[in-house]
Amino acid sequence: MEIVLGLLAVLVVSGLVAAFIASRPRRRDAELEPPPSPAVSPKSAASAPPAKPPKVKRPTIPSEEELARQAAEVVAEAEAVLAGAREAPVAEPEAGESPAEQLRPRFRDRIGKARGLLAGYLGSVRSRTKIDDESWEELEEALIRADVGITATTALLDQLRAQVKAEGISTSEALVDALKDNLKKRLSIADRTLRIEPGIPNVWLFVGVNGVGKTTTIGKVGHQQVGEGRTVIMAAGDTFRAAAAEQLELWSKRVGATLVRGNEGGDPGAVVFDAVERAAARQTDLVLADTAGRLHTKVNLMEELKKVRRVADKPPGKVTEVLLVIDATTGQNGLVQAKQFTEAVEVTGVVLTKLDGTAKGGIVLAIQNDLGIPIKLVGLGETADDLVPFDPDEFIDALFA
Ligand SMILES: Nc1nc2c(ncn2[C@@H]2O[C@H](COP(=O)(O)OP(=O)(O)OP(=O)(O)O)[C@@H](O)[C@H]2O)c(=O)[nH]1
Ligand SMILES: [Mg+2]
Repeated sequence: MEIVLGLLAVLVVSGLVAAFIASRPRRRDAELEPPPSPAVSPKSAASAPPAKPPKVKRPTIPSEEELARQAAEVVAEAEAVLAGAREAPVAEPEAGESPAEQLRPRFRDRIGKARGLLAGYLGSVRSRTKIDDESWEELEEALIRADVGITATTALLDQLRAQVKAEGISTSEALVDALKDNLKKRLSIADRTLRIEPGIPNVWLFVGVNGVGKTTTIGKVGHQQVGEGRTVIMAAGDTFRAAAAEQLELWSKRVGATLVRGNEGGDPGAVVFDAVERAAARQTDLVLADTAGRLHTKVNLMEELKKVRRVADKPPGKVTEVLLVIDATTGQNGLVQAKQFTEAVEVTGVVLTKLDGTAKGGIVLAIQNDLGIPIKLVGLGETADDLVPFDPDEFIDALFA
């Protein structure tokens, strides 16, 4: 009997303990957190909505409604990414193109945002039975909103008005065609070749404010030049942050270039000089020199760039390109900064980055008109292959497609 009572007591106590544990709110450990959102490729990320801020840890298990809401969010995100991927059509290979040309990203596939902005206005202009004041107003608004800028827009429309009058253009369709031709002509008057001299270490200096894409562009240019059979040294002239040299080191390994770097806070001129000496000793064709986008003051930055340029231009080296990198998404603000660089160092060309992520495609005309410097290369994404020579006809055709 005692044994039976003892067993009963044990059963009752363990039942109570189990009920107590079950009734306690569960603590959410790290492994109970939802997994991070699936990684998306840079290309699809470009067309996805902006990343959401990281979710805050909640102390209790989410309610059913909360779980349903989170699930709906994930589905919506995935759908947006898929929709973006669907929107980016795969380029049809064109007759006579080499495999490398077929791999090259095309304007028509990457500048959907810029085209979208213009398409609405052009559609409206085209739908008018005749050219009237509203046609001109709509063209003006389209160009301004595309970030062509007031000066370039005024010059462009004045010339177009004169052309319409002189040639007796009367239909809306012909007006849009005339605008398209006018834009192509304006952009065609420039030498966009990248200068390289045989037998010496050519230095291409990359300048521009922070975050515009200098280091990434060096990686892409290095990839192309190595692909064309040239030998390349990358000089980590941005000594302002240690991470800058590390970023360049990754690119150099990825594309098969040599890296020359100095210490954090060291003299960028010395790094570039070292790179040129090494290039001369090894008969390297090209030194791609990275520079800082920010320093303690702008005066410091400009003075330092002048010095780097002077040092890089000393024999045996020769600066054959100073490429100003401009971020297309910053629009007209980017132009103001660009002017400061052109005053400090003799800029020979512009690399316009992130044209894939902006509706402000008109910045191309503003750069040509206001800076008078040819756009030589255009960034259409974040990967090594996403850099193309600027082809004005292809660009305008894609914008008006
Ligand atoms: N979508 C897109 N992103 C780009 C392009 N070029 C560069 N980026 C991105 O822009 C960001 C900044 O690029 P960086 O190369 O680090 O810019 P940076 O000018 O060297 O910046 P600092 O070293 O801070 O002065 C990176 O996330 C790049 O992947 C482009 O053409 N398209
Ligand atoms: Mg950088």
